[in-house]
Amino acid sequence: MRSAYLFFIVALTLFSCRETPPPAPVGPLPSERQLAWHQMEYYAFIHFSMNTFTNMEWGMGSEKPEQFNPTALDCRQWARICKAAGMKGIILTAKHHDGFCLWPSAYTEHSVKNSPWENGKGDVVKELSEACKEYGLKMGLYLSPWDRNHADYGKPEYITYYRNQMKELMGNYGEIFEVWFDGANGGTGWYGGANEERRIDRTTYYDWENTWKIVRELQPGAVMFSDGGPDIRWVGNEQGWARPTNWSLLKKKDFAPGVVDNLEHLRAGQEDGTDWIPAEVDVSIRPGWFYHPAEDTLVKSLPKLLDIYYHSVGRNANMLLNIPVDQRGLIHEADSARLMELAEALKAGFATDLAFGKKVTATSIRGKSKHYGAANVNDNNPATYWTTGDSAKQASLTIDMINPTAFNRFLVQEFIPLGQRVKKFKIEALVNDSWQTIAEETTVGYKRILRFPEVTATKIRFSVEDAKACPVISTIQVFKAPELSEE
Ligand code: FUL
Repeated sequence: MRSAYLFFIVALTLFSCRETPPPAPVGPLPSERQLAWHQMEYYAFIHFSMNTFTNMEWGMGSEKPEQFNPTALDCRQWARICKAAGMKGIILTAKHHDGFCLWPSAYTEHSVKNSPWENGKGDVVKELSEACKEYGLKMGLYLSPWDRNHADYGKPEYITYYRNQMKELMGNYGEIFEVWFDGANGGTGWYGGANEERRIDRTTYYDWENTWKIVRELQPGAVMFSDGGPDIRWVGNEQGWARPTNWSLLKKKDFAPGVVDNLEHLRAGQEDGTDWIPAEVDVSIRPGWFYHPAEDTLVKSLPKLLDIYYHSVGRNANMLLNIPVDQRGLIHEADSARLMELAEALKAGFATDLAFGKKVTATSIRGKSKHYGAANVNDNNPATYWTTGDSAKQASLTIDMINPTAFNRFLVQEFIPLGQRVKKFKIEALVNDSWQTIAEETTVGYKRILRFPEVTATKIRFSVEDAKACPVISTIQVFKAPELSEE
C-alpha cells in the first residue's frame, strides 16, 4: 500500500514537471555557432606580418617579400604561451592592409613563398593551425579587405582575388572558429605601383553577402566579425571596454557592412535589436597592434589588464587580447611574463565559488517545479536554470551563506538560448542583520561579473527588478579575489 502511494507521488511529480513547459524564448536568439563563441570568452589576437619588420602599423603595400625574415619563428611557442595564459584560441593576421600573405597563396607573389624565411617553403598559417591543434586551441583568421599592395584594389577583379584567398584560408587549414573583417578600407596605397589614393563605396564594393556565403559553406561553425556583424560586432573602441549595459542585440538595418554611424550602439548594443550580434572587445597588450622594439617597456600593467577583463568578459563581451609577435617570430618575454601574471590573478580571483552548493531560495519558481528551482543556479551546471512564471518581471534569489562570508566578486549568467532578458538587477548583502545594497546594474547576458569592495555577509540577494520577460538565470557565483595593491 505504502509503495503504491510512493509510486503515485513520484508519478505525480514527474507528470507535473513535464506539465510545466519552459518559458517561451524571447528573440532574437543566438545561433549554435554564436553559443559556442560566447564560451570562448578570452583568446589571443596575433598581429605579425611585414609591419613587424618595417616597424610600421599600416604598411604601404610597396614592401618586398624579402623583408619578411623571422629568425626563430615558432608558432608552438605562441600556442604554448596562449594556452598557459588561459586563452581558448588565436586569431592571426593572415593578411593585413599591406597585402603581404603569411601563407603561400596561389593568387599573388606577395607572400611568404618569396621570402627568405624557410627558403620560401614556409607557411605561417599552417604552422599555427598545427600548433593550435597540438595545444587544444581554436584558430581564427584575419583577412584584410583593404589591400594596399594589389593592383586591382578598387576594381571588381580584386573582389574575385579576395574571395579566392578566402577559399584558400577556409578550405586548407582545418577548423576555423572566427573570421575577422577589419573596418579600415580604402585610401592611399602602392596598388601595384600606381601609388595613389583609392576610395571605395563601403556599402557596395565588397558585396559582402557573397563573401560571407563562402565562409558559411566552408566553415559552417565559424563566426564572422565586422563593425556590425553578421555574427559578432566590434565594440566601438580599441581601448578594451564594453558599456556596463550591453545587449547582445543590434538592429541589423542600422549596420550596413563597413558603415559605422553610431559607436554607442556598438558599445552597448540595442535593447530592441532585431538580431543576436554580441560584442567582441579587441585591444592590444601594447600601444601598437604590431611589434615595435620601443614598446618593450610599454606592455600594459596587470591592473590595466584586469580592468580590461572585467570590462569585457565581465560585461557580456569576449576579450580578444592582441600580442604583437616580434622580429624573431616569438612572443616577447615582457608580454609572456605579463600574460602569466594575468592568468595567475584570474585563477586566484575565481579559485573558490563561495556560493556553490549553498541553500538558495527564490521568491517564485515556475510551476513550483524542481526543474526550474533556485538550486539550479549554483549546481555548477550551465544547462540548468532557475525561472519563474511567465508574468514575473521581478523576482529574487537569496543565497544563505550560513556563516559570515567575505566576498568581493559576483558572477551571474542568463540562460541565453532563451534570449537576453534582464534589464535591471540589484545585489544586496545581509551584513549584521541589515540588508545593504552592493550594486544596482542593468543587463546580464551571457556573463556579468561585478567587482566591489569586500563585504562580509550571511546572506546574498540577487533581485531582477525589470526584464523583457520572466528571468532565466543559469549561474550565480560568489568569490573573494585577492586585491592587488595598485587596484
Ligand atoms: C584596425 C586596423 O586598422 C589595425 O591595424 C588593427 O588590425 C586593428 C585590430 O584593427 O582597424
